[in-house]
Amino acid sequence: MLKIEAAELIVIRLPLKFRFETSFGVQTGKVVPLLVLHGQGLEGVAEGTMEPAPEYREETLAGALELLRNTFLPRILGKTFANPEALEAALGQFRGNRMARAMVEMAAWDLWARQFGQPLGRLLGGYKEQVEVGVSLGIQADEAATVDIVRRHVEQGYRRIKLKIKPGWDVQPVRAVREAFPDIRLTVDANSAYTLADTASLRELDAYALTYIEQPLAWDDLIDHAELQSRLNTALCLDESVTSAQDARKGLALRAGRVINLKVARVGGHAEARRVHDVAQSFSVPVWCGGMLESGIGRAHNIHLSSLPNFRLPGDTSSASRYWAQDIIHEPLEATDGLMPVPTGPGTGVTLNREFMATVTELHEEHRA
Ligand code: OSB
Ligand code: MG
Repeated sequence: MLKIEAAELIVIRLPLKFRFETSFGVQTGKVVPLLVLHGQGLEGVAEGTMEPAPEYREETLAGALELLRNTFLPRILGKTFANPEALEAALGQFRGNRMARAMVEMAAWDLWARQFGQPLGRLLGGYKEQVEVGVSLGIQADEAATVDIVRRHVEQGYRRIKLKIKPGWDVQPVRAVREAFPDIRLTVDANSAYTLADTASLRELDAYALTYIEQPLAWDDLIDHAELQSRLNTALCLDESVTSAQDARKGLALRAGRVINLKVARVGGHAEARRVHDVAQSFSVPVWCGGMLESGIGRAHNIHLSSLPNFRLPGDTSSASRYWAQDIIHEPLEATDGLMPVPTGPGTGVTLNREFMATVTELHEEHRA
């Protein structure tokens, strides 16, 4: 049984070790919302991936905190659920806001797995002991800087390089990197910066043996992606557009893409992520685990999810030390040779470093029934 006795809602701020530029903006730090659920002497922890501004999808940090405090937490505090799916169902009447719902659901899975003394990935149906990882590299100043940063990460053993692109900065970096590294697994991510009117420049990318082009078109679109996919040889990978297993089914039935970037928080939690994983598998479509520059808490959740069988391409779950001078968990999450070990302890297998967190906390609330 999953007994939810109390909750902590926490917001911390961490400086990023690198400047991360995408088609929608530049990030130099991260505001990290955390939810801790307490029950039967144990705690389950989850990280939210919503940002202060709705630049990736529509959810916001302020909206999520408000919903958690006043709508979602009151539905679960003081209650007992048969399992995490029953808790998920208790929030099932609410629409959208999947990142906010995911915080509750993911913390419940961690708590549940800790009660069984089992690693989270195992309870989700995963079996891999380590997962293949790549890196997502932000837009650089010029071609030389791009080739340079790619070289550093190839040398570290990362198994896929993803370049952020935007209109006017797409073919140039891809051509430069492909010339310097003819054999690496290379992809690009546009974060919805293009329209069908850009088909000609996107078709130029067909010449560079990309494994996929991630989310070129609108964040809420499937139809235009299907049209674009029919005009390209390179596979499209859906990210922003897939927020549920139903979206995945519709997108794959429409042939809007041939790969899915699966982010557990974007789809509302681990149970829904597993449904997306299974839908993709039924279409013989591989998924890979995306990232949102998570701290060690979200990163550990992502790594566990990646241990499921249809995660068949390297994920964005690279070493925590790439991102943070000091992480908020005690355990290191480090890849060697492009392989990230799946933590073996109970739940996510990672624990909050409360002492360090106290130095970066902006908000800390306790909630009870
Ligand atoms: O589109 O995958 C994305 C980061 C923030 C928002 C959206 C995306 C990303 C990344 C970073 O690509 C992946 C990571 O290193 O966590
Ligand atoms: Mg993406």
